[in-house]
Amino acid sequence: MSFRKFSSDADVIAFARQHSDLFTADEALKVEEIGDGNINFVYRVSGASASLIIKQALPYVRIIGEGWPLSQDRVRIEAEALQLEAKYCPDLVPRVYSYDAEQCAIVMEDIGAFANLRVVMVQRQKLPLLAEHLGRFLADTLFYTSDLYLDTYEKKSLVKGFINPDLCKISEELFFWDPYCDHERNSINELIRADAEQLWQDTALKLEVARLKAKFLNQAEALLHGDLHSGSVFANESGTKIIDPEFAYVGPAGFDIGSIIGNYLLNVAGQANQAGDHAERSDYQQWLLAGICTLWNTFEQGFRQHMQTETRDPSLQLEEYADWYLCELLQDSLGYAGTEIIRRTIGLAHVMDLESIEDAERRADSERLALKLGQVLIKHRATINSIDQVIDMLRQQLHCR
Ligand code: SR1
Ligand code: MG
Repeated sequence: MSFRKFSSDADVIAFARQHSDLFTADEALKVEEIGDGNINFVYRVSGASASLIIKQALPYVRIIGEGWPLSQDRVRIEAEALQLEAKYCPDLVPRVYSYDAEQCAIVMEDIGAFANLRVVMVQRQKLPLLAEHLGRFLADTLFYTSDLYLDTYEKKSLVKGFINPDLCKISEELFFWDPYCDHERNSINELIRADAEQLWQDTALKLEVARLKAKFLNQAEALLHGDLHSGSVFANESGTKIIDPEFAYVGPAGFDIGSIIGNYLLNVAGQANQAGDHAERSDYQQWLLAGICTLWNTFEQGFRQHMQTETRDPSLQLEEYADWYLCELLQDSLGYAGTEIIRRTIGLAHVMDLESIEDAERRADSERLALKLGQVLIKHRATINSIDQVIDMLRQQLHCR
């Protein structure tokens, strides 16, 4: 049978039964469409004894429609990326039960016990293990898919298997071009239009963004998740699941680290004007900054440990090389964090951390703060060589308002 969008609950249920052995033959099943993302359709199929998730990719972007075609190879890429990530951190990703190339669908573990991180952060919940889990995910996935660990043939074959031009093109445009010009896809709060216009004139900023883009285009360093924002993370008090790696490709490691740090900071900016008690919001901002510090420190420790004990190429085993590499990676990560913050503030795809601030003036204040943080990270990243310096710089930006 050739590709067909699931057109009824019965369709989805039949597919779930065919592609898993979780349900008994006489078990009544129900379907909910739970996808709130920009691109795909996601269904939960549940019975009395079990449940699972089916994700189907159509040949176009869901929020735009057929006017924005998109390769369905992204589902293969997502399934293979999840399977590879599971090799190194099985507790941090949903299990893939089955992948059907013809129906462009993945059947996977239901992670309904976990909440979407963006909602968690908007509600100011503090999850004790989150930052460590994210740091470990990044250390393991980025090290074990890089030339530090893989041999030449394994690495080249990884690059080849994850050639993902359609999805890369989205990021190339949405991160590194649209927000830096008056692009028709941008969505800008009228109250900060003048701030956006000023940013479009900032040649020093645009030069740094061009340098970050060039690395995104050329630096085949490690297999990236490729879209590691808060919406791609589900978490609770005891666990974390990282989903949705359809943008995976072999690119600069700092892009993943920076994307998630950028999302912590988008929430920091949002908390300046979210509803609720001022002291509680400031306290949550400090919790987020401490989280960035823990995330980076966990990442750095894990990655350095891997470099010391598992780097295969003798020419990359020098301790001085590890120091240099990790410093450069921190700076790259800060730059990419800045581009994530700016594109989520004045680009196409916005985030609830800012959008849920109802009062337009207050939202504008948070958006200005976000733009400021983004610009400082991009422009000053080369002067930074420790995470403590980053946190000091961010605290200064919050205090001098
Ligand atoms: C048209 S896609 C917009 C955004 O949604 C995805 O989750 C990626 O972040 C992409 O940039
Ligand atoms: Mg997504």
